[in-house]
Amino acid sequence: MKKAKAHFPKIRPIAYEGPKSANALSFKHYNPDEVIDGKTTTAHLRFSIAYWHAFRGVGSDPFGPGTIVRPWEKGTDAVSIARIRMDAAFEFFQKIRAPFWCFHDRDIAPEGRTLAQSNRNLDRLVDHAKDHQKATGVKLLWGTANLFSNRRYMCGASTNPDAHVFAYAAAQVKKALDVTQQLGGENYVFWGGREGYETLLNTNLRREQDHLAAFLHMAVDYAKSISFKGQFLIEPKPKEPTKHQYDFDVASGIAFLRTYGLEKHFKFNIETNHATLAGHTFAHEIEVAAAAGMLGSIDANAGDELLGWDTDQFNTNVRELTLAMISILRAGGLGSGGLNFDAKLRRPSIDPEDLFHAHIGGMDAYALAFKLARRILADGKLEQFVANRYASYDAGYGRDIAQRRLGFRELNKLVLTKLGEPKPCSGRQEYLENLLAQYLANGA
Ligand code: XUL
Ligand code: CO
Repeated sequence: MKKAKAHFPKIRPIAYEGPKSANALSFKHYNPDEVIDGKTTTAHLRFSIAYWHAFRGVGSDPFGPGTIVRPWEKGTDAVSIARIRMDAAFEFFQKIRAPFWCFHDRDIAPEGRTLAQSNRNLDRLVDHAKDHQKATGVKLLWGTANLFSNRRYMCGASTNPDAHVFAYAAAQVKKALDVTQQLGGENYVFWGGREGYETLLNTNLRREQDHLAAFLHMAVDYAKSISFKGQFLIEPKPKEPTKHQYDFDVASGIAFLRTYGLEKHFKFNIETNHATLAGHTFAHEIEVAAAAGMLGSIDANAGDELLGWDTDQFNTNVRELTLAMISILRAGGLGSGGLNFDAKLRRPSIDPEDLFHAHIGGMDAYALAFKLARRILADGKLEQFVANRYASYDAGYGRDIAQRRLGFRELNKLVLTKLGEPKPCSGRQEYLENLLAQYLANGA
């Protein structure tokens, strides 16, 4: 591929300089090439850059248009601009040392007047992405389709009351699956977008859920027919843009998938800010998915403690991330998933350099959390405490309960004749919080 002009000329590839470095444009904890358990840190953490925020985000909000004006966004032909934007994006992926990227179809190529035109635009940018992937080694973590921005989707895509819109969405996802496969995408994400409702006065909830399930079954069938090997992921979110989204959280997602016989084909892409919008902690959502063997990938971000909407901020809360990492590592990792920065700059952060500061902070926080979680698990104190707490189920009548070999009659007899009153035992929460604080303070 021809060497393109540099879009971040003043910024050199970000290097690991250690926790004491005064260079803001260096990693303090993320040491990409460090080998841990036979794998580089890059291979463990599988960081990914979200195209829509990093390269399509302009800082607009309900009170005003964008504030972020990128120097490469010049010209009149939308496809040519999209190509240059992609050049800038791949330069960024390399300089920030991210091994993966993610996109929605409409992030990378402009929507045309017809679906056929949109597909042609997409093909041109997919060819360009293929060249960039080959030249840089950056890979596609997942692809997806934007089924929420265009006005045709204002009442949903697969849950739209109009079958015409369902059909259009199906055609769009077919193409998004084709291009995700062409780019070697390791997963494909379904975020419900506008799959939900604003008012039951105009909504048949049962029919909408049936249609959503029909759509996902069609996606599974189509993926099989083209031998797409990527993992399908559902990304739950309780609200926004609609008041009530069908994939509310991981637990309701699991129930939905099992109700419609889809559970074998899907795992979960868990987003931190979506977890908190649902009234859960990030780690809770990870644990629920892991318990069902359905932990897939992470959309790494954070909300704001004082705001009740999806602020998609970069997460530098090492405590929260360490707890999440403990759950991820306990579950055996993310497999084909990764840590995708579904996070955006604040509206006044208008310089290209801010993109670097934001991602450096997010990557460093995760890298530190990864190391801390490994230490905590290796030390075993926490694991041992929890194991001891449930030890009464490991033998005797406790084991018989867990293995469902006893019923109410037998247990009734046991309590009346032998066991009597249980002896309460402290949960030791404060002790455990202090232990965690000590690990955090001592560093990795
Ligand atoms: C929206 C969101 C999406 C998905 C992909 O809140 O998280 O960007 O990650 O459609
Ligand atoms: Co997301």
